[in-house]
Amino acid sequence: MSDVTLYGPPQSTYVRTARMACEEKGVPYTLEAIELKSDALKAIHPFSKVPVLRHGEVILYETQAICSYIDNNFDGPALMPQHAGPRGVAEQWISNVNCYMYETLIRSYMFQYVFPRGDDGQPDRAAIEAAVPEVQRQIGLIDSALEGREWLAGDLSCADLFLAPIMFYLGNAPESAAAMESSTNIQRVGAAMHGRASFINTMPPPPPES
Ligand SMILES: N[C@@H](CCC(=O)N[C@@H](CS)C(=O)NCC(=O)O)C(=O)O
Repeated sequence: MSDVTLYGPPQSTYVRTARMACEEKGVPYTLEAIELKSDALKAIHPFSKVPVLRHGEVILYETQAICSYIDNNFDGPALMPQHAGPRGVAEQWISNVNCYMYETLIRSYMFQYVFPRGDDGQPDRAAIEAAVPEVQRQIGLIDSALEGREWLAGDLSCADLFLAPIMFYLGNAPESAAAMESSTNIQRVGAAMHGRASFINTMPPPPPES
């Protein structure tokens, strides 16, 4: 047993990324629920986000740091390319998710469907319509980046593990699903991702009632 614990809800895309990194690496872990914004979470994450990793004395937050720790501390297949060029590409895509894409694709767009705040508890159409052009543009960027590649940086890497949980949710909302349906590279790579044990074993339950 590796005695790795990941804290956070299974619906979170970032928690799923960290879980997928453990699964791909073959590192056993326990997923422990923790209430968002609780004192317990604030005690282990100064910005009160998930996931957080605990491994013995080590406590780490930030998904990229957690994935890096899992990759470098345990045996198993490398989760980042070894050569500078592809490694740079993988890091660039992780940064894209952290700096731009999570904000647009999940917070500005998907959350409108998952936590509807419009009239009568319906999704806010104005907010969705405002988000859609940038959602479509980013889906186009991802599709172009996958042209002629098996995965974003050549071999499977953390970059793919950062994007896969987001793409899964986008497949369930109408405008993003339509954009993805006509994106042949996303379809091809998505089919490969959906067959991986790391993806199947971390399938999130439906979102909690808001
Ligand atoms: N930069 C952080 C982002 C983590 C993050 O935003 N997690 C979301 C869940 S997917 C969260 O904690 N949301 C709760 C909140 O914002 O209160 C990381 O890479 O771990």
